Amino acid sequence: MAGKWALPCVAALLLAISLPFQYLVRREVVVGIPAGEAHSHAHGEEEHAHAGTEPEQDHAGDEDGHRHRHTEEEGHLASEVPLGTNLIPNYGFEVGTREYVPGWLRIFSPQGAVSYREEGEAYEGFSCAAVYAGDAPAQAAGWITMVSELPLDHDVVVEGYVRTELVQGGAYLAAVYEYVEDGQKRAEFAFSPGVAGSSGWTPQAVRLYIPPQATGVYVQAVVFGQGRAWFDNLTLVVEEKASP
Ligand SMILES: [Ca+2]
Repeated sequence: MAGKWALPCVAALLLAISLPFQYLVRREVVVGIPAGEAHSHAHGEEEHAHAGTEPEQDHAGDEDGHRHRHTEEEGHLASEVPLGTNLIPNYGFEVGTREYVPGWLRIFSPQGAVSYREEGEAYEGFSCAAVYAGDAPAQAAGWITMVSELPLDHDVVVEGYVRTELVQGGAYLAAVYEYVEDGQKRAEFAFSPGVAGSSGWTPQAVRLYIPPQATGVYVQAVVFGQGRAWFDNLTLVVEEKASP
C-alpha cells in the first residue's frame, strides 16, 4: 500500500536530506535495513552493468575514530561489517534533545508534520522518536539514518517498535538503498507491514537485499497518514542474503 509513495517519496527525500547527510555521515551514523515480511525489488535487476564500478568505500572510515580503511575489492562485503549485530547507534533515541538526535535526521515534511524526540515516552529506556501530523496527512514524515558501511550483496534486517494514535494511514519502518541509474540517483524501498489506528508498542520488521551496485543504505521511520506515531529501538542487522 505504501509502495505507491515510494517514488515521490524518494525524490522528496533525497532533495531534503542530501545536504545534511554529508555532515551526518562524517559524524557517526550507521546503517539499518531489512525486515522479515516485506521484500521489494523494484527496478535495478537489469542494471548489472554498474556492478563493480561503484566504489563501496565512499563513506567507510569517515566517522570519528574509525581507523580501518577498506581494502577489500569492490563488490565484496568489507570484512569489518559485522553480521548479526545492530549497526545503528542511538537506536533507542536515548541521547539528544527534542530537536536534535545524534545519528538521526528529521525528514522534511511538505505537509507540515513535525518530527521530534519525546522524553517520558518509550518502548525501552526514557525516550523515543515521535511524529505528529496534525493538520494534514503526512507523506513519509519522520526520521532517517544512514549506514556508514555498505553491506553489499547481503541482506539487511530493520526492526523496531511502533506505537500509534492515527486517524488515517499508518506508521512504517523502511529499509532503503540508493543507486545510480542513467546518471540519476534512485532509491529502492522496502516497508514493514505497518501499524495503524490506536495501537500499543508493536514490533515491526523489514528485510531488504542490498545489491552490489548500491551506493548508500538508509533506515527510515515514517508516517503516511494523520495523527501521532512513536518509534523506538530501531535496529539494523546485516545477514547473509536469503536464498531466493
Ligand atoms: Ca528508547
